[in-house]
Amino acid sequence: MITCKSEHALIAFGANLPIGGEKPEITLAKASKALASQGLEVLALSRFFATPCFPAGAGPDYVNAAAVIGWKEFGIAPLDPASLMSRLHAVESQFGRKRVQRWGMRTLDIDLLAFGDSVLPDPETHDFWRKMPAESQVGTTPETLILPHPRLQDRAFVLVPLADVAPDWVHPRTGLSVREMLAALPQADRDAVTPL
Ligand code: PH2
Ligand code: MG
Ligand code: MG
Repeated sequence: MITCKSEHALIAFGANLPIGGEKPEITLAKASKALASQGLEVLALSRFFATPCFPAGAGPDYVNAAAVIGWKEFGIAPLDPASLMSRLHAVESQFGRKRVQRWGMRTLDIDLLAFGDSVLPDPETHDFWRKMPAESQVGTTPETLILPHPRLQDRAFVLVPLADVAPDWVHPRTGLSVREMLAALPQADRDAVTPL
């Protein structure tokens, strides 16, 4: 466990397809090491969890994990969220991230959950996306980067791993800690996320 500071970011890993015969948990372990090739440092890595695919029936179960990451100075400019995203995408593509067969299946997904306590693009837009009802979320994708991740508080497959590494991180819009967001989810959602 580590305190997530302003120069840290929270990320989530997910995979539900093997790559080159290797299981998702192997991919996640390798991907967490590969972040170093992008100048990113893993400060804390969660356990790996088996999680039911969301939405149910859309594909095989996932392996999920979370990490707190930091970075060295990049020249004179500090790393900004957009360039962090492109570094994460570079690692995804090292692990063959492609849309294979059906929507939703992936060899590696790395999501940026939070960048310190930044709220992007602005508090009102964040509230709009975070409060969007489940029915409207399907088929609607924001055009700008929304941080913290607008669905962070809804997903046990994100919050259970995150509670391993940053239980006391507080959401800058809701004031709730990871621990509190997790406690607010249905017990059945939490129980379905099991350590590998
Ligand atoms: N990621 C998705 C869609 N569904 N389900 C689980 N259990 N874990 C994920 O990481 C996940 C998902 C889109 O990125
Ligand atoms: Mg994802
Ligand atoms: Mg993603």
